[in-house]
Amino acid sequence: MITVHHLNNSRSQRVLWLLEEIGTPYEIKFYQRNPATMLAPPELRAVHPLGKSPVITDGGRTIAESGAIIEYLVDNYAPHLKPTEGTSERLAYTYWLHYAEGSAMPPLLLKLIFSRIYRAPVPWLVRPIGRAIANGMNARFIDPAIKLHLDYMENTLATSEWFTGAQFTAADIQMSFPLEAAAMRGGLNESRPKLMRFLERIHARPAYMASLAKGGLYELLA
Ligand SMILES: N[C@@H](CCC(=O)N[C@@H](CS)C(=O)NCC(=O)O)C(=O)O
Repeated sequence: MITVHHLNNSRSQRVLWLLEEIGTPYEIKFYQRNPATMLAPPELRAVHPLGKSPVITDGGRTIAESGAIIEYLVDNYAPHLKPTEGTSERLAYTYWLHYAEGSAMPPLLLKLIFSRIYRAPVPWLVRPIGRAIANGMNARFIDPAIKLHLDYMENTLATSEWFTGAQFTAADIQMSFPLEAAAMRGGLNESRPKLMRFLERIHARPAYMASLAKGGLYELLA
């Protein structure tokens, strides 16, 4: 039996969605973030040394890292959710599976971290310095990087309905997290209609809705 070690409000929502698309039985073990630090509880380190979510266990195997989990689940339970070997769509599938966490997420994570400087409990004398650093980082590095990525993704969806082509694949599931994070905090809006329609299409999928019902509140923190 597959067990999803599910941290509330996190990337493991993607794994629940994939499992709902597949329709294979699985169970969820719930973990709650520390409300002050937003970090995962130490119990997750008993499952995997990094203590991050998602992690799944299946039989004797423990698999961490969203992209690796998605590859494992698709290879073993849902080959129909990846394009045929040897095609350009298959190459695109591998690319977007890696791109989501390797390239799209880092600037969005930086955006989140620097936004927290505004709320950090620091002495008022130091506060303007922290804010000036955050403003400079946002203006010079983070916002331009996010714009570059959003333009790139918008252009990709100008020529195909899904990231790998005409077929919905697990790479679209992997790509959902950076796009939802961008919609939440990275400036994704109606100025990029292809990406907004993508989000509407995935949110309307019955499996996506079923995964939300099972995983609980999902507001995309870190
Ligand atoms: N690249 C990893 C990122 C894993 C990750 O950072 N997960 C976050 C949840 S979205 C987490 O566990 N945060 C809590 C913590 O770091 O303690 C993946 O895609 O699996």
